[in-house]
Amino acid sequence: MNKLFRGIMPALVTPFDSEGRLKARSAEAIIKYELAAGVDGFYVNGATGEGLFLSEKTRMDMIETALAACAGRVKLINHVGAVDTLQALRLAKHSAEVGCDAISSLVPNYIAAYTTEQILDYYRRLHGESGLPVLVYCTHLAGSAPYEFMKRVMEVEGVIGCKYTLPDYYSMHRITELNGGDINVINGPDEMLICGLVMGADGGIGSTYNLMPDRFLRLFRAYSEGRLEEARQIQFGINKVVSVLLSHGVIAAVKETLNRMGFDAGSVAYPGRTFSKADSDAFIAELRQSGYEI
Ligand code: MN9
Repeated sequence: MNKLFRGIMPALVTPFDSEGRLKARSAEAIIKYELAAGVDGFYVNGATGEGLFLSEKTRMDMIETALAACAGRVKLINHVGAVDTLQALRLAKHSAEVGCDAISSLVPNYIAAYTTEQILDYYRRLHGESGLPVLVYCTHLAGSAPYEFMKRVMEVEGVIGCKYTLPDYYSMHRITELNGGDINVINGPDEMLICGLVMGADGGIGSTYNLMPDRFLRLFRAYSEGRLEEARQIQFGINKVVSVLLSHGVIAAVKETLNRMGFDAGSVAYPGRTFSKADSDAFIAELRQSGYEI
């Protein structure tokens, strides 16, 4: 049974200081805020969590902090993908030692284009090091044929499915039918969550969920209970906010919004955007106009 994850799972931001050290208290406060809203789980150290830009220690501190803050209430998926693939293997092992429910990784084609066999071997080893279920992070790094890629990677022991962040929902639906339908497919693009649900995704993982857990939870519930028109309207409301966030650089904008909510989320990794006071005020004014209450 591969469908381990379902519902609304924020891709957590990682708050760190100017030296790249985790601000654990801030991470804890953000996690508690999401838990109070009723989210179903978290995706840690992913693209939104800036995992690729952080030290191994900060990544380990972040997942340990998240596990402690959740205390078993919801499931945690740790993204272990790293440019240093040996680090990814170590992070996989660490994930199991500290008690994660699953690991995930981008396809390691960051610069080199590996062969499918090499990539399958990478996922095989991630599972081998950890014994944990593996959710492939399927993006453009998986190549131009995501269905064919997922078909192959589902042959690897321990791979349960994917977090799918591509705009091709035809391929997503075909992927949901792999392995006789026993595959866990989670939607990536927040602005198209409803498309993913309609095409068979079991839930969503997203960066803007950090700011609007309640709206995404309502969307998921409306869709699950057959109220499609209501779900559509919630999505369209969400998208007004998402378009403002995207226009400011989504991760930087999510962090700045959390800062303004009092969470001390800090800035994105260098050389990413930092907000001056005037920038921040202008951004927040736009966000309010899009219907986001802050
Ligand atoms: O798939 C996120 N993707 C990245 C997860 O962070 C690259 C999404 O949540 C997007 O940030 C979001 C905005 O486009 O949909």
